[in-house]
Amino acid sequence: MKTEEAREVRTTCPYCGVGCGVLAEVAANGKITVRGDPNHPANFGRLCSKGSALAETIDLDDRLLYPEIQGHRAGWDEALDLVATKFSQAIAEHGPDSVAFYVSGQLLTEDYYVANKLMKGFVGSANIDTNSRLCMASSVAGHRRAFGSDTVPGTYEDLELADLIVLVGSNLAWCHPVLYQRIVAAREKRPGMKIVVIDPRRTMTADIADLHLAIAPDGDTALFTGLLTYLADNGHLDRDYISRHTNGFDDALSAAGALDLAAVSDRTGIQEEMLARFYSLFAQTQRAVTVYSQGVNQSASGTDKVNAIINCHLATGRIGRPGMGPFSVTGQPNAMGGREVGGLANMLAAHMEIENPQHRDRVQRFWRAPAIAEKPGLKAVEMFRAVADGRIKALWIMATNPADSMPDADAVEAALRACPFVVVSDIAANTDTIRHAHVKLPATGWGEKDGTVTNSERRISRQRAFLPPPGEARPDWWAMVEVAKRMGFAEAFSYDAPAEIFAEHATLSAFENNGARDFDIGAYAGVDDENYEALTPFQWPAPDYSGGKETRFFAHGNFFTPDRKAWFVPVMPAPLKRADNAYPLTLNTGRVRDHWHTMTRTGKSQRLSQHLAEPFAEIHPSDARQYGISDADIVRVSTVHGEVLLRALVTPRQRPGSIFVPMHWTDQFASKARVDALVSPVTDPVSGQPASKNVPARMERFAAHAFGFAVLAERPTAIDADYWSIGRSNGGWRVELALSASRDWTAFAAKLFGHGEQGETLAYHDTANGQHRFARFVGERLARALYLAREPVAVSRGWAVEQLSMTHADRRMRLVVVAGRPGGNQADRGAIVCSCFSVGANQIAQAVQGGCASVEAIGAALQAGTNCGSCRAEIKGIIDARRLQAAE
Ligand SMILES: Nc1nc2c(c(=O)[nH]1)N[C@H]1C(S)=C(S)[C@@H](COP(=O)(O)OP(=O)(O)OC[C@H]3O[C@@H](n4cnc5c(=O)[nH]c(N)nc54)[C@H](O)[C@@H]3O)O[C@H]1N2
Ligand SMILES: Nc1nc2c(c(=O)[nH]1)N[C@H]1C(S)=C(S)[C@@H](COP(=O)(O)OP(=O)(O)OC[C@H]3O[C@@H](n4cnc5c(=O)[nH]c(N)nc54)[C@H](O)[C@@H]3O)O[C@H]1N2
Ligand code: SF4
Ligand SMILES: [Mo]
Repeated sequence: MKTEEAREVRTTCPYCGVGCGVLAEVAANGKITVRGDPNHPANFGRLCSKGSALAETIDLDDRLLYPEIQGHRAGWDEALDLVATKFSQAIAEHGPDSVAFYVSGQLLTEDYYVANKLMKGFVGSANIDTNSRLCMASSVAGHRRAFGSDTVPGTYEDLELADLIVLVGSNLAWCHPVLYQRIVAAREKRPGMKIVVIDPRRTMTADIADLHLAIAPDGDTALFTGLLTYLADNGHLDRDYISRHTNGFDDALSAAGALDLAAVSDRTGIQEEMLARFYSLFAQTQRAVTVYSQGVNQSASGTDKVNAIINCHLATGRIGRPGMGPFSVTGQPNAMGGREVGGLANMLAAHMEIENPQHRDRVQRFWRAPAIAEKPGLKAVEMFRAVADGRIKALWIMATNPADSMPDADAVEAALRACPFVVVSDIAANTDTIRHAHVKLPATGWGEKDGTVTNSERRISRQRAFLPPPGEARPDWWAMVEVAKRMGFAEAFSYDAPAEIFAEHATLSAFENNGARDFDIGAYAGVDDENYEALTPFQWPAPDYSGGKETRFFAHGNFFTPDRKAWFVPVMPAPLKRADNAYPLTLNTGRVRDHWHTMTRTGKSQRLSQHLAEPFAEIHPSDARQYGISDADIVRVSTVHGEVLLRALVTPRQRPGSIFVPMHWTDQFASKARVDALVSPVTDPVSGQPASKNVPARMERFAAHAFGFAVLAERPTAIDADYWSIGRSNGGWRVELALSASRDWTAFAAKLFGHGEQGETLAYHDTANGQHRFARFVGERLARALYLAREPVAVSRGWAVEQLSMTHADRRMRLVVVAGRPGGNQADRGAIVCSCFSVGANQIAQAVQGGCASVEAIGAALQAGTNCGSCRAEIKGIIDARRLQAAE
């Protein structure tokens, strides 16, 4: 794109719920660069590795650019007519509950508002649910049970003001990196600040912890009920707060008393002495924040875990005051905005309740809607069951990839295949979900669309467009408005711009509110295009523009229950599950530092694809020994629902008996690594959130006859191997392979290399040792290289990848490539640790040997860790490991 002069646009990162401000600069030649917005109160200029790499993910490769009907390009009118007709027909023939929307915390608030309004007020069904069901539903349910509303009481500043931060089921260093960095910076200023990490794995986050409790899967309710008992037994209750602002304390305490310390130790797998250390630290420290995320929410007892945590904060009156409170950090950029508009099937708009007839009446009057959903709709897991058994006749999926991210994902795919009419709105042309769509609608993505998002601390920020919409891509709100008009609701959906939608949303938040509901941004009810364009980040509540007032909730009670008192929820740990001999291990799933969910965006960046380049299973050394698995073997992990093939990563950071598998790899990037195909559709009884972190599983070594590694300048069209995974690399692609049987390797290489330019292919065979190597050169360039061996291929990945972008004019250089070993003058960087500057583990280790003894010294010598800082914990790990070695 060419523009007259360089310009800088203030926007917000589209990844995690930290909600960092981003400055996107469009240079005169159209080149985009991004940097952290120094004025944004979430990040003050910082960005993590994913945010820093945003400019690498906005190219148009693999973008969906035109509407399609049954796989053929169609015009928008034709596609929209068809969607409206099919939805209207289903409603006319089978009633409003025969249609559904499955949406996402990655929609902007304006998109989300329109989706919810259309379904709940105009279709008249509450069959709209969102991937937030897989993410925040237990926190929403826990908040509502305790506070009477879905309110996050605290602010980010509390993390800097706290004397104790307890991180429960949160890998903050990788998943909310900028918050993590704010904590690290605060602790550098106040070294007395204590950090406790509660996670079955010793994650990178645990590296800053004073105490890491490697809790048994789902031991959290026991841990926090034990804490409540301890606080009561040792005189640490805030009796005044309890009596003035809460109900139900005695019941909660007696429920908690069901387990004594020995029983808590048994349930949590944490020694009594360690429990006592944590309990006494919490009891002694007034300024304590408990941050929690998916290790809490994604559980069959997720809502109870949330309330067990909140109970401890209510009992000590540590809520809504500086440096104190329970803090659910949200995952997606607009998880909170989705909750504000009522995007969950059991909520109504503007934090109103679907079960409450007054609320229903109020929303219906405000919308002047012909109908209003009378009862909660189907929650995600139930929704896809209803799709499978034919109750849902038409489904519209927007900004989410359920064929990969829903539990029992193969069953979800089968349901999509069976559904009479599936619409998918996405930015990517190829996803595991969109391949089942009857109608594909191209959405504008980050940088191309305008709207707002709300971060974890209730701060609303603008996303602003700085690129023109590519092809015929249109904003999601626009596509829905056009369908609504065609369904006969033109008057209620006559929006021309997102500002109009935002203004209506703000007006509804204040409508007949008068302090009765937490969510109130009435100050913005009159916003026009100009104010909207200029909108600066603000925190709710914002009933008026008074500013500078209280931004926290509940320091003085005032909960959103009828008597304005909070509820203690009596929770008891679920009975211990009996071990399943067929599936003796626990499958735990989650995230890695540099990828985002199903990789449709981060998979485009070679820098982000090099940190962890393959789907893997983290296995404890004792389990590896028992199952005869060595590091870098391929393992088959299976459950009653399915199986996957992954690289074994043997590490003492894992808890014995558990395996951890990332959720990111899909059929677009690996042969068989969709981990949700293994996850049971077991849900929390209160919130309906799936238990994605505790699935009975087994594993075995995959008997590989051969392993392979390849680098290719172009993506191969097909890969014929039992195990493969593919990722972007500098100058092309890298592929990992494993095969169960021997092949004609020359034919195998020819097929993998494809029929492009032929050039010169050099080969080396050592049949006795099972070593085969092939390299194809076109002109002076290496176009393809393949290394095969009986053991996991020992070729340095970083070095091999670099060969794609170097010239290989003379024959000796070419033979070095075939040999797969760097020559004496080329160092092997090792696995990439710092993605911003592509610094590898070997380089860091060498620098440590050369005298660099701190993360700062490494930064000065190699730049590593000096941009986004996401790798600082890993750099510290390498320094510590070297020091240990030196001491031995
Ligand atoms: N890099 C990156 N960052 C992201 C995302 C991403 O895809 N990539 N996604 C974003 C989204 S949507 C979300 S929801 C957040 C999620 O952020 P997090 O919740 O921090 O991430 P997860 O890796 O899903 O899970 C966190 C931890 O829970 C632990 N855990 C498992 N079982 C238990 C248990 O029973 N008890 C306890 N206490 N812990 C347990 C796991 O071992 C894991 O380390 O991240 C956001 N940020
Ligand atoms: N096993 C296991 N499963 C999990 C989890 C886990 O920890 N373990 N975590 C769960 C959680 S917390 C979450 S949040 C989910 C996330 O799971 P998903 O929401 O399925 O994952 P994403 O890859 O973020 O999907 C977003 C999709 O929207 C598209 N997209 C991007 N921008 C836009 C846009 O502006 N408009 C439209 N229409 N489309 C767009 C992307 O290309 C992509 O296809 O996964 C859940 N599933
Ligand atoms: S922490 Fe990283 S991913 Fe999250 S909003 Fe900030 S820059 Fe984006
Ligand atoms: Mo999430």
